[in-house]
Amino acid sequence: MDIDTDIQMEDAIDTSPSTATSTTSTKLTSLPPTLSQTSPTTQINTLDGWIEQLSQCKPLSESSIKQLCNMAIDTFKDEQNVQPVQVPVTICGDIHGQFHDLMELFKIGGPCPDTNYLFMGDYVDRGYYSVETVSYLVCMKIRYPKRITILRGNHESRQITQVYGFYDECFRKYGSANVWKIFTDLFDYFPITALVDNSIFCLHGGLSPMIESIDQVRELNRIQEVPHEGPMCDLLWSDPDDRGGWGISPRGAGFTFGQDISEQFNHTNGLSLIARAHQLVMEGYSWSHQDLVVTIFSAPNYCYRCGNQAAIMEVNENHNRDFLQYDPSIRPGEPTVTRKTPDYFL
Ligand SMILES: [Mn+2]
Repeated sequence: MDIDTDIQMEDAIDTSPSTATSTTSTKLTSLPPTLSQTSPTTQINTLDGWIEQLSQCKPLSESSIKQLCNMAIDTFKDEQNVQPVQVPVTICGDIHGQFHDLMELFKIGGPCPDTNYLFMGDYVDRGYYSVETVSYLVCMKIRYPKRITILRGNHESRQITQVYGFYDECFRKYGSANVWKIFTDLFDYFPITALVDNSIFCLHGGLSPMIESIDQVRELNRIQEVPHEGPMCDLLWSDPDDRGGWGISPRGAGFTFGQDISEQFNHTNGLSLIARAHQLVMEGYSWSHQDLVVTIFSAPNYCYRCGNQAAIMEVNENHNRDFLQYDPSIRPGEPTVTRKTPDYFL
């Protein structure tokens, strides 16, 4: 089994009993006045301070996280299941706690809010800095709500984060599960899809046999833990496949869908493209189904060992698409994997 398949197969629903469902709930009432009760200027100054701290990869305090997520719920609950987005926008895939590579992404794509961003989920798990990564992105969302769109990935889930790292990282960095609880409660509010200029349908995973039209996505109740099955689960878990029709997913959740399915969905909904993330692709982006579907993956050298490039997709005012690829940022003291072919293979 190669490394690609290995990691994809590893990224599957774990049906074993969860270990951390009965965490102590944090009490809103025991905290000082929430930031949303202070003046707009104070809020902006506070957010800018948090962004500055996080940009140095220093995690926020638990009470700051609580204030941030309370504000974020107010923002996300007003967004839609199919969040409308305008061009120009730069569309990004999985980040997975690779904080330094996220900073590299903003260098390559341009700083937010000068560049508009759409992230398609999987901010946490796998990498060492899930806390800093998701804190930073949520701060940017609250600071520049019209400039950045954040969708939910299958890892923005209570069950998955208990298996793949975010729960343990929160416990290690804060000494309790409180921050994990605050963030996973917030994840329930993230929008699940976005529609760029009524033309590019963006989501983490892929299509669902229970969803024929985008209007059906609008009717879902998304404010809940990611279910184990059903349309919301599929949107966050499915993958395109070379085989036609619907197939059983080796991940144990969602489905595989063939080109015939993508053709029908894009035709029915007047779409030019489905943009999705969720799968490691070695060049950072990969076309499927005769350019009806594109996969974007934005975590270079995934898990610090896969040797892949990352990519983001710029869509300009004329709907022209441009892919920007990048390699891992250099971090002193951390192991590096070279993707260059060793001399003895030449
Ligand atoms: Mn995923």
